[in-house]
Amino acid sequence: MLAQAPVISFDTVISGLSQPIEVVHAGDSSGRIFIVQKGGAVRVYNKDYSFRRNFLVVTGISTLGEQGLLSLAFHPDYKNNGFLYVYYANSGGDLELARYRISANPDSVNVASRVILKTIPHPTNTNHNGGELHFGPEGYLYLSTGDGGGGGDVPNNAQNTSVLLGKMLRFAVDTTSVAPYYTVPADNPFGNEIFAYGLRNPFRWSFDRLNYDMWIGDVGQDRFEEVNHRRYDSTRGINYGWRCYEGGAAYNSSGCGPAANYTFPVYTYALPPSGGGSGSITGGNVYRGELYPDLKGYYLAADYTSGRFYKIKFDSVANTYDTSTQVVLPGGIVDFGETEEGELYATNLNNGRLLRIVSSGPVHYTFNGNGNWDIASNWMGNKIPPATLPVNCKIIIRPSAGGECVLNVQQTVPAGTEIIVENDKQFRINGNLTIQ
Ligand SMILES: [Ca+2]
Ligand SMILES: [Ca+2]
Repeated sequence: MLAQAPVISFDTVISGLSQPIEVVHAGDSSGRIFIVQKGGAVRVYNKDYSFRRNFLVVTGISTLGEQGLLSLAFHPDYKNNGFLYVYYANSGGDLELARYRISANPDSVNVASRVILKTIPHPTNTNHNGGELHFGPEGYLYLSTGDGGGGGDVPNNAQNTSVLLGKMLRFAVDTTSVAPYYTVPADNPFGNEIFAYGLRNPFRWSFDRLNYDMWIGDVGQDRFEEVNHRRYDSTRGINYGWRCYEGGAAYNSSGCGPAANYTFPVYTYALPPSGGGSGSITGGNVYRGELYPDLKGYYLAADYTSGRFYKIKFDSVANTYDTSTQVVLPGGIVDFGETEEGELYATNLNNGRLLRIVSSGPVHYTFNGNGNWDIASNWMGNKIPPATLPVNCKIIIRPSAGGECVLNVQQTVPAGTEIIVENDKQFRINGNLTIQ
């Protein structure tokens, strides 16, 4: 019998945003939080959620319907090369992948550095653009695209392996320094940018940071929303079924092969009952943070419309999925993203908020800054221990490189609390540590 899934809630940490559509980090050890807004601006915040400045404003985009600035990814070697990639609908409504470079100011992108890697025609409709960017472990850039929109994928783009719509694409971006600044990886399955296909609108997807398993939330037509999951070594060339199938149900069999040709979702849900309008899945992430040990290994996703929240735990030995749901109102969640520390956040498009994912389970407090105990930003996720600790928690002292942790306040801990000081780290007690 599996333990019950942790109860989730949201903690508003930033408000007053304008249509925040994605939250990402730079992977440069700065701890900064980057919030992508649909209208084209990217805002940068300190890890304690204080605003630094506008990092970038992407111009020449269309923001009609589902269009806008949709995603940002930092190059794995961003710290050294300063490259970042954005994905948006351009002023003509076509899908575009572009690269920028940071300026001398680490909080400000050089807007003149923009180069276009790829423009994908997306005529007729403003919906189903995808898409999210992530780098894989081999340094390739992955991008999900929608099927071209409208409904039912009338042109059958998603099953067409010579059209880049309704796909997971993959680009090698370190192989050339001349236009178009990428090449097609030699082992892409169709000799073009396509890596996997048969997707309808994979608006939000992620890699599991632990093992690079790929989790794709694919927005359904009229009946089912779906979650697709593949282990890293078995994602290449996969056909996820659309428009032959919506979820596990046949949708349009014209030109389709036997069911064995398709890879079906690991989880589907029927559209929410009437009252909430049609649903739309926002694919999330597997929690790999440290604050909430009970939440580790859970994949979290949300329904944009209903505010329902989906928790899926994959058992890689038994190859089974334990799933549960919870209502976490309001709706409007359009992205889940991680900090460098692996803590999970979500953005709410409708009320302009960045939300921290909180679990009701026991908390681990990890000191990973430098200096005094009573500074919130010295603690992972800004989660500072209360003056009297709750029972059943753990304290991990892991100061940043060359740093130390100084307990400078009165701190009461229940007997039995584990305090772990990691190897070769300094923990000085200048206040009072009271064992209760
Ligand atoms: Ca599918
Ligand atoms: Ca995301």
